[in-house]
Amino acid sequence: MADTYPVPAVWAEGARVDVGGRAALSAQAEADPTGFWLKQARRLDWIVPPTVADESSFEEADFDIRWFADGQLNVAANCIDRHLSDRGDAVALIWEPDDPAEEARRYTFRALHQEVNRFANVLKAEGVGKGDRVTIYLPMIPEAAFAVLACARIGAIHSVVFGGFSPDALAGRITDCDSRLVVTADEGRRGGKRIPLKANVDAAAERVPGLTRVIVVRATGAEVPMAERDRWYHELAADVSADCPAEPMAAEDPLFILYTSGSTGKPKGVLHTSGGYLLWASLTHEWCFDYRPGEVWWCAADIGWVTGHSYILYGPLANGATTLMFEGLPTWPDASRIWQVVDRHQVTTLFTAPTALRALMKEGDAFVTATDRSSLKLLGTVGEPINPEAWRWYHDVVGAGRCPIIDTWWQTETGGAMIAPMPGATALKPGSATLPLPGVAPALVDEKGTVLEGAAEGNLLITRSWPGQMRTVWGDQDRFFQTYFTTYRGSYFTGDGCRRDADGYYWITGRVDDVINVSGHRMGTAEVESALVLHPKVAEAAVVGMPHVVKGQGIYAYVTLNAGVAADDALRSELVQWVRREIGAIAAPDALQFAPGLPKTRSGKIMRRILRKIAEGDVSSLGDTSTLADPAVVDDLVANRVG
Ligand code: 6R9
Repeated sequence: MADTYPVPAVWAEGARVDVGGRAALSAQAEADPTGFWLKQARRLDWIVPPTVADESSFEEADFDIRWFADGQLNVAANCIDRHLSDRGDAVALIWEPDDPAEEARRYTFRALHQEVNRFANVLKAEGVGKGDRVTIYLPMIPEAAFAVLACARIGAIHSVVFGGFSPDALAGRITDCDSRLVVTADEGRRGGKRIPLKANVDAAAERVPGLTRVIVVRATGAEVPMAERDRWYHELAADVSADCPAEPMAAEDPLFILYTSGSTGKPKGVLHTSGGYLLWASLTHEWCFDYRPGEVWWCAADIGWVTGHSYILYGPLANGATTLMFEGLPTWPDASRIWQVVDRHQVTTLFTAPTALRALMKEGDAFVTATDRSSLKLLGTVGEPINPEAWRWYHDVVGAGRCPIIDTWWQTETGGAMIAPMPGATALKPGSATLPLPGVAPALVDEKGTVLEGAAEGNLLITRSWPGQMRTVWGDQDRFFQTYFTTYRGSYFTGDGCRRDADGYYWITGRVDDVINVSGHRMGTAEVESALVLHPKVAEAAVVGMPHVVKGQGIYAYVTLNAGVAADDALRSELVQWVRREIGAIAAPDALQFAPGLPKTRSGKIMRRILRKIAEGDVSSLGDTSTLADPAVVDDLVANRVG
């Protein structure tokens, strides 16, 4: 096939896993799952090695997700301590600041060990122990890594909240997991702008009476008011030792909570546990990226998303990698920034999102070709379907045709990559995440749940558990079961649509539920709608996704105002600002249409299918509107479409 990129010779010869190797791993995982997984688990350092592997069931009667249950380990010790003897002086973390004129910082595994231990002792001195929840609301600074790993070291459960979320969104997340302590910074920086993190925590704290301690890292040196509950991190750290034993944890003890948007209701606290999650992060990092000692690994995600958890911190550090953390923006001071960082630190593998590539692509090739990039050997992508144009640009221009593109499909819920190429084993097709990794069991089904064989398109399920699977929704096991395991009984439903071609390659087509993927970040339509209707002038709102050249999907909001309220541009901007304040910039609508009425069925259900079509500008095929309570509203919506 013309559009297939074979495995380059250097990879075919030198990779850990070649074509035959990938097939063999998949076959072993099928033939003897227990033996396969117990063998893979040995890549971790266990205090008590597990003797059992998968004990999960997706059936209602005995529903449970459980792996390696009798094993004991400490995740932070796996990421740091076990590397001290053979690579203690190797660099574990490179921090590249927002401002290119500032010096990068480097931490060896030994230095990281000290920093994490100190942070852990600060938390302990504040009374934090095993199982307690710690909310981390930090910018992309080294202390974010220290704080996360410090929690893992003492067995506290971290909940990292993306620094772009509003005080309200932060308050909801602190309350949901009942954390008494928040770690934040005076301010964050991105693209030369300041983000008032401490002020946001102060505003959130007013709504969370149970929040009794805020630890503030001094990042920019800005003046911030310090209340009774606030403590400076550097002051607390001055009083503690850099020695902190790692807490032995059962494999199924919780490691972290990460809130993610679903199709209904408030964000869900996705819970991951210790053994299975770390194995999956570490194993997939090796399978997909074949990291070798001395290389520099760069995952350009934010620590506030699962990609940052699994591929800035846990996976690479468990594998003893040098991981780069970037505080800044790809387009600031200009569109060369990423490639300059690649050259400056001799990055071998870059892992980023299609949205960043599209934003850079439109600035022209010169920003790329002005840089060297000869250190690069592999390029990765994650977060949303990558359009073939962006794929080819990444491959041909950024990688100068030398670097395989590793398109990894996965989710917050899956812990790590699920469908992805291995550089030495998988021929690539632009736009396809290729094949399921060994042990991953996908299936495509139609609306009725009939399993489709061969080349087909349908909804994507995973029919068996894997080690990195989320274990529950924090505090709501019933919601976990209802959300993922009842649409198609006995399987995990991903929420994604997918096509499988005649070669067995998987092509993710996007969400089939009411989740919008904005710049690779998940936004629930219900969340944006709830924010809009909180505005005193709004009677009703419906939100759908629309195609967006850079973001992949943008947010299109239909708003019905209260009687007598005048619809004008000032109110339109006010509502966009309102959502930004309520949730955060990622939720701000890209288009907002005032709608005197919304298309509803006679039973009052909003027909999103029609709203999606209008938002897409595809008004010629609105389908059957005869079941609407008032078909005339559609004409008005079409006539007053924005954008
Ligand atoms: C890791 C992450 C998950 C959703 C997922 C899907 C989309 C992620 C993708 C992809 C096509 C890829 N998605 N990777 N779609 N190709 N390589 O992004 O987690 O934030 O939970 O989003 O992102 O729709 O369901 P999360």
